[in-house]
Amino acid sequence: MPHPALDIQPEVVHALAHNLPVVALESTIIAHGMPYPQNVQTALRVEAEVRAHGAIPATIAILNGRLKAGLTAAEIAELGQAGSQVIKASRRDLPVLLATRATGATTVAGTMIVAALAGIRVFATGGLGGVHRGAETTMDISADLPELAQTPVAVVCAGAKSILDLALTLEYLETHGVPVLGFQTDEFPAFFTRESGLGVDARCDTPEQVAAILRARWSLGHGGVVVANPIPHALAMPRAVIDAATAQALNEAREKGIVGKAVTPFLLARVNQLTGGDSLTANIGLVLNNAAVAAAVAVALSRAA
Ligand code: PSU
Ligand code: MN
Repeated sequence: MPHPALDIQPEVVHALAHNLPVVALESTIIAHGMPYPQNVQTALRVEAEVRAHGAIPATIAILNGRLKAGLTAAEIAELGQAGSQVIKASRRDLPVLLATRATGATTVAGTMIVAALAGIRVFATGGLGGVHRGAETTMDISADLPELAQTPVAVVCAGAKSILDLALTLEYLETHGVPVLGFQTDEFPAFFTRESGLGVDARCDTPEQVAAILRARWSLGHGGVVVANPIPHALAMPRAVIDAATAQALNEAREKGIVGKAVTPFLLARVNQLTGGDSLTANIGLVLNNAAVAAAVAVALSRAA
């Protein structure tokens, strides 16, 4: 039985019914992760990139209490214009949004939940949430991580930003049984840079190798997989620039007493401001690259089924 609040776009329904490749896309990155109008332009380009690589895109959000798998261009534009006024919707926010018929932009966790309800197994985004620096006292761990432990969706991302503690993020994923695959890399990428000094559980050089591990994962039970796809060489940023901006953003967040779900959007926006247009260009490029890889993985997964 489909969930009574779930609306799947007709094109996505058709694709799923015929075992054609579908890629889920998140909407927090649109409303909270990038400035307007680049956010809307990027969201539409990402959908086109998924199509160019042979899959059907399904951008996910909650609109007036409905779980949407697939948005129209007008709906994407509305979310992008409203920006940070839209509620950021992770797992704990969904019941309130549904019951009050409210609108929310889904995080990685929120998007995974709706994707799984719709039957979509592959999801592309920019960066994953994770264990924040200082989590040993703040207990700030993104709900994206426990979601990966339980919900059967593969998340193609460029690793996680260094606003997080990447080593602890990988420890958490290990504890909760989430495989971390490196796509054409042996290293866990750090979003704006290709290197973090941390390894992955397995390197995959082709989408078929990723698909084989996904099938094996789901033959053993539920849960997600991280497919870490480094930023393209030409777009990677100097580490010193990112480290300085990150340190300043973290200090400001502490001084301003920012807590809870506001932490990540604040840090993302501050790092973007401090690094100027360069980081936005890099961000857009890596999301497009993730969309292409996710589409190829979805194609490989549908072929083998
Ligand atoms: N990291 C990024 N860009 C993003 C996010 C994280 O580089 O847009 C967003 C994603 O939607 C992710 C969310 O799921 O932030 C995590 O927020 P939190 O740390 O509050 O769980
Ligand atoms: Mn948090």
